Amino acid sequence: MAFSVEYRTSALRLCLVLLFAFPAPAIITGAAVVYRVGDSAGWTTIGNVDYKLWAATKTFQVGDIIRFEYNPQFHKVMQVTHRHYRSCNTTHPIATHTSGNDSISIASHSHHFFLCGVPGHCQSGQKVDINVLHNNSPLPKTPSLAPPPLTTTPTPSGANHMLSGFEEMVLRIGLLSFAFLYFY
Ligand SMILES: [Cu+2]
Repeated sequence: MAFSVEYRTSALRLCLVLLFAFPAPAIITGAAVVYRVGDSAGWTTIGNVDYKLWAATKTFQVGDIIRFEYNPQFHKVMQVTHRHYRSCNTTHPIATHTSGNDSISIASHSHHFFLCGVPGHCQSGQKVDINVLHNNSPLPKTPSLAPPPLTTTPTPSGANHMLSGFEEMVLRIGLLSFAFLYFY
């Protein structure tokens, strides 16, 4: 019947629009998020950025990227132990980053402590504790609780991003199949 065919065609069209109109990160949980430390201020001693407050407004998850942006002439990034974080001890860093645009992937739960290795900067507050909780629910990133992350744009490199792309494809194929089964 003509009506039936027309109905099916428009229903299918609607499904296709719904599937491809929405950005993938909004519907896929577990996609890596990039957090710029200090937001627009970046990694600095200027303006007394409250990095503790900054971190408190985020819900970090394993696979997320922590990005430090700063002038490498004036700052650097050191990952340190909790003890050295508390005392601003820069003598035994776990890792040191000096590019001025350092993206660090969070590979595990628990705390990740970072401070600026330039003398005096940590003491004046340039330090941040990235706490990745064990009991993160899959959907903690509600817009009302936290400002949107700087970017969710995946880069070609990195297993997490490739996995997300694959998951996205699988999800879309699954939804498309469901739509077909439902309308036919
Ligand atoms: Cu500094």
